[in-house]
Amino acid sequence: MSEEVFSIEDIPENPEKKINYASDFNHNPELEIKVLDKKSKSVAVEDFEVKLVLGTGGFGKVFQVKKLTGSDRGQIYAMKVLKKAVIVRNKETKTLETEINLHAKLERDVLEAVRHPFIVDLVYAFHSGNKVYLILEYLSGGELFMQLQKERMLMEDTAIFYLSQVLLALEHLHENGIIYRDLKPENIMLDREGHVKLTDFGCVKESADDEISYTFCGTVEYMAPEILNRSGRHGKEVDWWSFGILVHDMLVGIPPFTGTNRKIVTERVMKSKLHLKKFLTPDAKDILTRLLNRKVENRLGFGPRDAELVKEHRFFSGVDWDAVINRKTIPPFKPILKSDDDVSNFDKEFTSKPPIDSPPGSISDSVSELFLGFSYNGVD
Ligand code: ISQ
Repeated sequence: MSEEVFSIEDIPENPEKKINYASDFNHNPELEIKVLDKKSKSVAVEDFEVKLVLGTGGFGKVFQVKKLTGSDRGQIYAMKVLKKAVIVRNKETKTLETEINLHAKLERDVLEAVRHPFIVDLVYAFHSGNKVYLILEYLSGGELFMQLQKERMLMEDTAIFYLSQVLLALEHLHENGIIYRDLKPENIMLDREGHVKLTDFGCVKESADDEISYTFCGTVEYMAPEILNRSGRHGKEVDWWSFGILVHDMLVGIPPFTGTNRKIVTERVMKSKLHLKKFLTPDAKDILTRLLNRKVENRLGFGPRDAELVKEHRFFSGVDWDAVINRKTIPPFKPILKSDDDVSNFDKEFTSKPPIDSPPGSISDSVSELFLGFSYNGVD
């Protein structure tokens, strides 16, 4: 990871910079983009009315939008806008370089390849100038942790409802050769019925691929020790570590390893003894101890049986997995919504801002080339 080396700046109109190819975008032929028939179906940013800002981050912005054309006219979606490239300053050489935003392409590729009841649906993808647009289903329940903050700690049954859905989403990703790598509360959202949807696929890793650089991925509190010590190879087990952190966060109200800065948290994740609260049930203590095992080979979920091993743990013994996958389990919390475009489950800090998407800007030919065939049309 290179966050100490680079600082990100906004991309200027005419960058005469060196391109820093972190990897070839088409590294995995199985996830290569299928260019659909675009003659009659092309969709562009003009087909959407931008209504509100739902969130911003290092990745870009997410807006609430309304479709203005086609058979889904009037439908509310979330529009995620990402930059294809950013200018980074190399703090060692002091030079400016264009860094391709691999996360944008990766996210689009994974979302097109993966369909699952507990993973956000990608409906359209298109690009213009330096921007990439992902049109996603609108998840009006907001972030799971916005709901959890109100409660602080969850009853074990409530936690099991959400964890069982996250577990099936991770299982599906792993079966498709994808390691999620960024499991954290902010990436777990709720749909209008209160079921889980994983979002944010810019940090995934394909199991066989060791070459991509993973700048700016993950939150240290949730990151597996083998990622933090940068020992090189890491596999699907990193997601089972993060899953263990999530179990703890839900049942106790905080992750098990915390601190006032990144360095302290990192040290604790790598070395501190796991102290478990007395009020946790024996099953919860046991699954936490097994998931939060720093020795990868001894961690619950290690090996080819992967999610099966976690599903079989006593902590999940009351779960009917068929009912879970068929969305038959009853959500403990149903979002209160006045309309399809209700934003009351999103932070006012964002929704009160003017919904302005800056112009797409221009981009060098070499960056454009890497985004050829980006557009995707899943509905019209
Ligand atoms: C869907 N709906 C609302 C917000 C979102 C943020 C990120 C990804 C998908 C989303």
